[in-house]
Amino acid sequence: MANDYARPGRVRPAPENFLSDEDIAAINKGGRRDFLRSAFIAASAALAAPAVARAQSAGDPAILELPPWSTSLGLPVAANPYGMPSKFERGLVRRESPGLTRVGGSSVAFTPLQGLFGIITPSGLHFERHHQGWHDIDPARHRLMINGLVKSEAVYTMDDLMRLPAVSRIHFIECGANTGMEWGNVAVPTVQYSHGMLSCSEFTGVPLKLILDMCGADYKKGRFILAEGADGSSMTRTIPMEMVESGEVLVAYGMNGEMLRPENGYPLRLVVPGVQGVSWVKWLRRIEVGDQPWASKDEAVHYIDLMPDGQHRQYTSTQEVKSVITSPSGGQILLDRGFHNISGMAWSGRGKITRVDVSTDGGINWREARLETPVLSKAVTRFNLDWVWDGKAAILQSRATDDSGHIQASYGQLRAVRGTKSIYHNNAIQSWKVTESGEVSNVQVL
Ligand SMILES: Nc1nc2c(c(=O)[nH]1)N[C@H]1C(S)=C(S)[C@@H](COP(=O)(O)O)O[C@H]1N2
Ligand SMILES: [Mo]
Repeated sequence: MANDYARPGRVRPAPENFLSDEDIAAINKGGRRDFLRSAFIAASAALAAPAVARAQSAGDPAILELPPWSTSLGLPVAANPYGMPSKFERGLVRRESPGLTRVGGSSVAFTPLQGLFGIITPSGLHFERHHQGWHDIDPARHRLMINGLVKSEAVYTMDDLMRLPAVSRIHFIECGANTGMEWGNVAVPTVQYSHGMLSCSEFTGVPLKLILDMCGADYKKGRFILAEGADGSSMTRTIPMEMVESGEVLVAYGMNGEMLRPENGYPLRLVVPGVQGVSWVKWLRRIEVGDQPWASKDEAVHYIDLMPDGQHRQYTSTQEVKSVITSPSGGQILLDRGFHNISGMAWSGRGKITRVDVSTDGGINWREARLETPVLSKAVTRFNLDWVWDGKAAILQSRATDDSGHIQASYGQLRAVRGTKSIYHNNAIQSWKVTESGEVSNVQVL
């Protein structure tokens, strides 16, 4: 395999990464077919550009001639007081799915997983899901109230909370509706839209247990907490007290080394590792301790799983083991045969990823991928696999296993139990089809 590295195959990124917003709007209007056709046109146009040209072995002007940045003065420090990505990376942004429309303040923007490395999602690319829009809240005016089955009810300022002993931990957050479109066999074009309601960050905050201890919570009777946000969505979620007692649930103000971004709950949000995103209440303003689940609208009407027999499953909050190949992935085009690094992400709400297997023939043969360190509990794990593409049609799949022994299921297996009418908790094996011309698209393999 080492010889193959000398001449790795080129991959055209999905159109989002290099087309203008206007182009993408036009493509989205035209639907999936045009989306792919335009991707091809753009790909062939972009091929001529020096940025993607393969380095020539001799006489390459890019190495022989001194570019302006080698012969002129650079910009001074703090030209960007808050650093921003290179202008050449401007296509890599959060995007709304072509297939989803905004309903009032209810909206979602997806993380561009196809362009990320490692396990941390840059804060500016963290996905956004708001039930009633977002606010940039003045931290001086924000309060957290603790009430219910506690000896002494309390109201904390941000200042109060930020003086308490803090911890920092890396965890993924995934919306329960991530990959929801695929239940009905709607193959959305790119991994940004199929899996992009997933992000992974380092969160800093105070274990909720510590705050409840200070308030004298009645842990005998008070087996549940209710978390409430300060926005207009009346977002309330029940969380079992065991999770709080484990010390994992955080009242967090930090994300990736700085304060939370407004879109992600500034100045305070709940972090509930392993649990679906909706329980990670943003703009957190109240925690109530109670003796039974509240069955709020967000757990009685929404976020329930419709089963084939017409019944609903309630409180299915754990995000089960899941993985996806992010490169090559839908919308990308393999421009060369030969070596390609297959790379992707795996995660489980039950603990650590222990293994990821990758198939290039639609699940007939599997090879074990390399897991990159660190492998953390309830965090994204990066995996890689060497692959030599022979130019024939292929179907790429990844299948993750976690340390509770759970393994990702195929669509056939998952649908046999869950049917096709669900929205939430789709952790099926994702398939990317590669045609002989190198075009990569989203297909479902049962
Ligand atoms: N207060 C409040 N908290 C909220 C929401 C909301 O609309 N309001 N959305 C929830 C949902 S459905 C998800 S998936 C996550 C999304 O978090 P993010 O926007 O930081 O990615 O926040 C959750 N917390
Ligand atoms: Mo969500």
